[in-house]
Amino acid sequence: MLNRLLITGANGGVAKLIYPLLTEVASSICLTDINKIDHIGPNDDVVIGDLADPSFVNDVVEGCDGVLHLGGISQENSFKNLLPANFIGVHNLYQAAAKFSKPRIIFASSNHAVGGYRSDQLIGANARTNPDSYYGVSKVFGESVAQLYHLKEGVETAIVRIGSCFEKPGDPRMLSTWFSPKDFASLIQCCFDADTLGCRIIYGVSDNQTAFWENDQLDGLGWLPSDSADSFGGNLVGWQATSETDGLLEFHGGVWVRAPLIND
Ligand code: 15L
Repeated sequence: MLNRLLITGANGGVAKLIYPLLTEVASSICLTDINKIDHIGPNDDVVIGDLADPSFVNDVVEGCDGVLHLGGISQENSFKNLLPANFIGVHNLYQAAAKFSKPRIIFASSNHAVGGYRSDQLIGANARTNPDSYYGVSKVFGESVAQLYHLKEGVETAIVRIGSCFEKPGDPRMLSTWFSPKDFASLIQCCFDADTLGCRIIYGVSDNQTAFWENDQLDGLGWLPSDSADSFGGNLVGWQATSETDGLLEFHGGVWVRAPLIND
C-alpha cells in the first residue's frame, strides 16, 4: 500500500468515478485540482492549484510515493488553451517527480493519441501514434515526457491510453472503447503493486469483444479487465444518432477525427 497518493484533476469525471474505488491503494490521498473539490475521505486532503505553476506542483508531489495524473483539459481545444495544463503541467510533474522521491506515475493518456486509426485496424502498444486532435497531441507529448524521464531519471510510468471511462457505455462506439471504472481502479492497484513497472503503454479498455486495441505490455502486472461492454447487449439507454454522430464508428477516435482544428 502507498503512504500517500497524489491525484491530479481530482474534480474531473474520471477521478470522481474511481476515487471511491481506491480505498486499498494508499493510506492517504492528496487531491488536487484547479477547481473546488467536494469529495474527500477522512485521511485525505485537498490542495487547489494550477499544474502550470511549478512551485505548486513541487509542493504537492513532495512526500507522495505514487501519482495518478488525471489533470489537464480532457477535451479538444486550441493549442494555446491546452498549453498550460496539458503540456507545461505534465513537464512540471515529471520535473518534480525526478526532484523528489521518484514516485511511480499513472499517466492518463487517451485513445485520442491514436484516434486516427480506422476502426477495422487492431493495434498494439507499439503502433505509431496517430493523434486526431490537439488534445491527442498533448497526450503524445505527455507519453514522450514519461519515456524521457524513465530513460534519464528512472521515473516509472504506466501510460494508460484510456478509451471511454464512464459508468456505462453511452454510444455505439463505446461498445468497443468502454473502460469500466472498476477495471481502471484494479489496473491502478496492480501498477502500484508490481515489482517493476518500467515505462509501458497500456490500453485502458475493458474486455470488449470489438475493442480496437491489443494489450501486449501487461507482463508481470497481474491485471486483466473483468468487465465488458458486451454485457450491456447493445443496450444504450438515451442514445440517438444525430448529424453530429455521423462517422462515429469510422475511426478509433470517433467523431473527433473529422472535427476541424480549433485555432485561436
Ligand atoms: C477522452 O480522452 C476524453 O477525455 C473523454 O471525455 C472521452 O471523449 C473519451 O476520450 C472518448 O474517446 O470516449
